[in-house]
Amino acid sequence: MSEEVTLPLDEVRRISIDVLKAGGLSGDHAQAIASVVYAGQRDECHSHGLYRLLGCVRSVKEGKVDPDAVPEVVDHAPAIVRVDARFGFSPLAFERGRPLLVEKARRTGLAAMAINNCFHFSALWPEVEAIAADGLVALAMTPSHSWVAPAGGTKPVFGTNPIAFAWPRPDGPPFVFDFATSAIARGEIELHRRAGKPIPAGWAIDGEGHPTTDPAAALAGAMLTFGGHKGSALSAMIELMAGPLIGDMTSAESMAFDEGVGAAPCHGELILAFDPTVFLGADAARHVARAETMFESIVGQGARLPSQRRYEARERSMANGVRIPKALYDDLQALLPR
Ligand code: NDP
Ligand code: PYC
Repeated sequence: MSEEVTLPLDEVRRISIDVLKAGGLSGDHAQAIASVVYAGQRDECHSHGLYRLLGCVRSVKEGKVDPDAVPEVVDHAPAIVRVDARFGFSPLAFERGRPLLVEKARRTGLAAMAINNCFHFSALWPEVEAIAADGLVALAMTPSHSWVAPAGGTKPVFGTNPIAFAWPRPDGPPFVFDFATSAIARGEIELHRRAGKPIPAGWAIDGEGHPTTDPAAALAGAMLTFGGHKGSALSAMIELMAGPLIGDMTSAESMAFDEGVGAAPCHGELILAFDPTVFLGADAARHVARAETMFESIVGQGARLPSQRRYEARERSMANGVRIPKALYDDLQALLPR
């Protein structure tokens, strides 16, 4: 088994901020990025925790990302907020736009936030979870780089295109799911490569279109969608809704924009927020209770809710800290000033 290092949670945040600032990011970006990286590591989402700092710093070094970009929030229409991230990373743009999104959803019942021109590396669940904390239902989606072949094809067209959903619950944290529309996040294949482990069959094909369990061949070939044609269609929808609909790049266009430097994908993100009290008025509590009945019928038969593992991991990490591979710890230390 590979060597591991245990870190208390406050150390996870400190390392993140120090690495990001040493990598040239402004204080505001370092704080916003550190918050999502911290949350990912705390909830044992290893593909989007501390590991992501390496890609953030590399993206700045490659000269694509503006490390000082100040997002511009625009009140675009009664139910639409636009945030121009100005070629900075997305977490600060989301933070700056969220209050207006929430205000609009409360006024209109349904509001959308389009983030444009952002470099995107993060998991989406911290965003939908934050919106649900305000009592709203949330849906978020974003393209990435074209790494994924459409069902029935062998050449990458789609990004790993995640979709995330949150439903607020009266007596605890929200119901949340958040997954790539590829069979798995690309970050997970990268972690397998770093650990020298094969990937499961069904995640990817090699450059010749043959199934592969070699992570390096998978990264050089094409990833596969989850659920065959169903994941493929959902992935196309995400390309359209968080691409042309909001005037931003598709995953293929993001890949071309990258010019082979290997920076984080650059594109848009679409976030929708629904206020149940506007939809339902005085009936809201009765309908929210019906949702609870559905959740109980899932867990009541021994199945688990998405996000259940994550909330359990959160409690574990808050009590014991987190464990990361020593090789990752060393890579992060190497990014800190001597
Ligand atoms: P998974 O395939 O592991 O799916 C994750 C989701 O499925 C979680 O909501 C998880 O809940 C839930 N889940 C997993 N197993 C079960 C189960 N047995 N029963 C019920 N629910 C289950 O993750 P992915 O690799 O697809 O994605 C990981 C992350 O990568 C996401 O957070 C996503 O946002 C991020 N990502 C970001 C991209 C970007 O461009 N920014 C691109 C692609 C991915 P739980 O967490 O509780 O296990
Ligand atoms: O893991 O697929 C991924 C990913 C792409 C962009 C950020 N994460």
